[in-house]
Amino acid sequence: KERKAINFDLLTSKTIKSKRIGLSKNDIKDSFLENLFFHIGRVPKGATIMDYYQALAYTVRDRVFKEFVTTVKRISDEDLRVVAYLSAEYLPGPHLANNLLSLGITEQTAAAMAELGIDMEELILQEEEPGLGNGGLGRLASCYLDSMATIGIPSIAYGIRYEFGIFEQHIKNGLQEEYTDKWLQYGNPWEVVRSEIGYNIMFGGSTKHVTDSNGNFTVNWIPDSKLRGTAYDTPILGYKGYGSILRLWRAEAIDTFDFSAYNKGDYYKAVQEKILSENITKVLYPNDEQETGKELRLKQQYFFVSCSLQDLIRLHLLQGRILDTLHEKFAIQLNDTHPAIAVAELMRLLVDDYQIDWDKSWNITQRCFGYTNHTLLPEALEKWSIPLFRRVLPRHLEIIYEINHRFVQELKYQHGCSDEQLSRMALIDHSGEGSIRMAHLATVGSHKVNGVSALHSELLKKHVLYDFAQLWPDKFCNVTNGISPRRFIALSNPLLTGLITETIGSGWLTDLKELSKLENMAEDPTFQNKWMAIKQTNKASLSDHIKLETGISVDPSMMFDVHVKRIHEYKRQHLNVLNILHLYLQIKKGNNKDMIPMAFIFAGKAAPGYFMAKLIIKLITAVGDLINQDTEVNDKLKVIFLPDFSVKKAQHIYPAADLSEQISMAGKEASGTGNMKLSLNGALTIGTLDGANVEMMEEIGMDNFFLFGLNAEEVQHKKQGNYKPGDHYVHNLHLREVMDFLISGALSPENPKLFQPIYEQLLYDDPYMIMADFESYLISRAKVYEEWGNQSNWTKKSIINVARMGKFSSDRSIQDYSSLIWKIDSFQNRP
Ligand code: B1N
Repeated sequence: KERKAINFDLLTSKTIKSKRIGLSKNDIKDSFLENLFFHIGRVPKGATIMDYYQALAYTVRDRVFKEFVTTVKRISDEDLRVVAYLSAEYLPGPHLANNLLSLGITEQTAAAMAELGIDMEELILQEEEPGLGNGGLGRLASCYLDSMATIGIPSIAYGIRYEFGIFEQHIKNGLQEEYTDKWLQYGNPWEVVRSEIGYNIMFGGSTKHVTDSNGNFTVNWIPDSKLRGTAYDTPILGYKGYGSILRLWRAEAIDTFDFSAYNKGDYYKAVQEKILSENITKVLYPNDEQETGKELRLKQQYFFVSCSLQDLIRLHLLQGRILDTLHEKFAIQLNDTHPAIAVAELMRLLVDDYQIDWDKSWNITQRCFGYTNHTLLPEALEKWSIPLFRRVLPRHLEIIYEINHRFVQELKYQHGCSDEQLSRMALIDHSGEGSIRMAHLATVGSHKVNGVSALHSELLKKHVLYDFAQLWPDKFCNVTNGISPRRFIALSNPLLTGLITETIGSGWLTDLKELSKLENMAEDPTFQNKWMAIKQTNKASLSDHIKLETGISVDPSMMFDVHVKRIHEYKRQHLNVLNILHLYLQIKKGNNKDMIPMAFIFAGKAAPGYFMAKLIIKLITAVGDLINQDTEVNDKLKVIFLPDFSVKKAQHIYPAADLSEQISMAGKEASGTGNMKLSLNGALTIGTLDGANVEMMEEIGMDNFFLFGLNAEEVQHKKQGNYKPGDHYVHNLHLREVMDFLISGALSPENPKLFQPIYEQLLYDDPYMIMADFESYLISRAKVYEEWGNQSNWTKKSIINVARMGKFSSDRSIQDYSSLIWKIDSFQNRP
């Protein structure tokens, strides 16, 4: 039936000045009060601060939706090609302040609130952020969504609506304890549930291959359970730009599913099934770069991928198109292998459900997908055991076997590959009970594969996907990661943002290369003074926060040396600790004449089952306990572990850093993005030639970067040789002193052997070459102290760091994806 035409413009036009979307102080105030009365059902007198926050969130959401629907209308009218970003993780951070910034209404909103006697900053602090990711990979997905919406790349981002996101980290007796995250406990004003947008998802059972009387061959999958995925939408607004959407799927039981037929009226069992269905989206796996091979994780991956692909097909057909052209309409990006099952699922949908022949389906599939690899760590490369896979996804196993069979035939007969090559490249690893190599499935099923920094992309081609890169050199490319300057300066560091804008105008926020104009100012004493004053204010503010959170006082005039990221051995937080112990021992020996007062600030979560990472947290806090209370050293040294690192906390920390620790073993950190966030806020970096550090140093210049350590090649070489970490212990007095101190019991009188596992690993195995890099680290640190001694010079370097960070905007990354992989024009580049 023809729908009555709705005059869309009437609802969104600027000339109508609808109060509901008006941007003036008075419109915002009126909307806020309306929302408080009619949406929350409160009068100001009875309202709590949370009620106020929610009323403001709804007020802002209306305005965000206006931009979003405007963008959707344009995509639909112009029938534009769209990016579908598939990621198991997102870390958007708090929405309120970001949306105010994007709408350009921060000031008038604060004024409107002030007129009502409400402090807007206090409301902003009420928001619980969605912790739907572990770390860099999830935050990258959110930066990319911000950039796509800012530049105007039509996009939809798909993921999982975990009821419990990343755990809350508490520190008790210096140890990490995990508590469930409760981000939904007061509701979520930013999302809308689309109950009508839902898909059935099947698991388990068996398949039946049938040939009908016409000789047509079909496969029926007879599952043993089904559930439904329902869409929850959060509109995402780009900076003064366009809208996008984060569509997260929640698992629900299907009421119409006839349990009683199976269970003969066993009501409790039926309820049990319901609970089991809903378990799928209950909780985020808290393992960053560590594979667990758990059935529920595979189910999560398949669940969200199938919902997302079914949704794309629906949207495609809705536009009156046929499936043969799916790849013309959508560029589907796989954020690591977590959604790689999409390759098999799209084949299933096309071949089984829509009866498109295999070759045509495969062509569509390959042209739809791009795959981004984020890690070379062997323990993070996803593999699924075949028995498990068969149990959960029997039809997909058949499809993967078929893809593998055809691929192997092609390798053998078209490319003349040897048996060794075949077994290296196959999708199936036949060792043990057999497993599926998801990175291979993603590579074979995509038309482009990219790494996330220049070095990482090279290593990917040289090692993990070597044979594939030989076979298809054009398939491989690099897109260096980037960060959102809106989130990580404009929101995080308003003072620096103000100074930069008053100096070079505001264009830099959407064209980060414009920061280079600051370079002229690097030696200007007045500008340097303003720059230093801002850093000082930010440090004082972090210092207050540290006092509040940990009870420890930190003098803001100390150098703030910041090491914040997931705790992982390859990131080498313990190398940092060894140096701190070295400084401590020097002070104790009286060698502290010219020592620069330093505050070492750590934050980051450890995977709950990762023994060494948790022990490293304990080590940091034990060193802190020793040092912070010792009046002989604590005016020179402080060691802080800030609990429960999150986007919100990070925004507080980055602006206050003087020195950024990026000290992973070369070849291990695919890119890193914290390195970029700290540098963009004026910290100088001490780091290895790893991940994006390499490109940062190229941009910033050797003179403004503290480089140390083995490079990736030297690491490889040493590993292949006869690396003896003990030699460094023997030959380096400082190293010997700190190592001995580690097990002296001074750090853990109640349990002198506590840190023995770290000690022994370093001395006898040292997989992350801490012993090998220690001396070089100390030498580089000596340069840091020297440079710090001349504050004007340091400030100059800090300004230069910021001025040369233009490349690392996520807007640039998205432009690279658009031109190299997606072949999509932004709105900005369209007439
Ligand atoms: O992805 C980030 C990079 O900047 C980091 O260098 C990289 O370590 C990170 C399994 C991962 N790689 N792999 C993961 C996360 C969760 C999980 O369950 C692996 N995270 C990264 C963005 O490119």
